[in-house]
Amino acid sequence: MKDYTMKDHTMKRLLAKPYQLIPLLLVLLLTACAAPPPPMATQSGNGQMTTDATAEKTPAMVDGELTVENVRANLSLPSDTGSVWMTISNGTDTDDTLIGAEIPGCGVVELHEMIMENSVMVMKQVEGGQIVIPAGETVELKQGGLHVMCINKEAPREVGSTVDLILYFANAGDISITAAPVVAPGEMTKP
Ligand SMILES: [Cu+2]
Repeated sequence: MKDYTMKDHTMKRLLAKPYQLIPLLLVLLLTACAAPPPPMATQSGNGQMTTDATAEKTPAMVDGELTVENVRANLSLPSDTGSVWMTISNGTDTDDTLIGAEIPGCGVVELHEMIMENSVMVMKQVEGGQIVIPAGETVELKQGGLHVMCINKEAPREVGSTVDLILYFANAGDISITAAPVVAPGEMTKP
């Protein structure tokens, strides 16, 4: 496996190697994309897990629970990176924090955001490497914004297949997501 991390990979660094710019730009554009059907997992205080593959798109804020839904895995590109989006709703009265994730076939997983820096869209690890989910609020990980970053992807996943992953939260603990759909690459649009 390659020894390769993507911390703080800004466009400035990409520009230092112009021959890499176009393929990497494509990856950046395609790494954040489309949105098919959503599996849903919730975890309540007793650690019990329910999944509902027919969950609707609207965020479900469940009293006393942290809810993860609309998980989509953009892992189909023939590159060694990818990303995963989802909607996280914190129905508890305590802030929670997404501190990491495990995605089979991804050597390194980081929590990233896309921001404008000197009028260029750059992708970098979120401050502190964690995403806060404030009490009573919904946080979207989506195209052009926050995402779970898959680095050192072993192989592309087929569109239409599914992937299981585990999300690590500071308070809610581990939340297993089963059968998140692998989505087709698409164009980046404004979040
Ligand atoms: Cu990223």
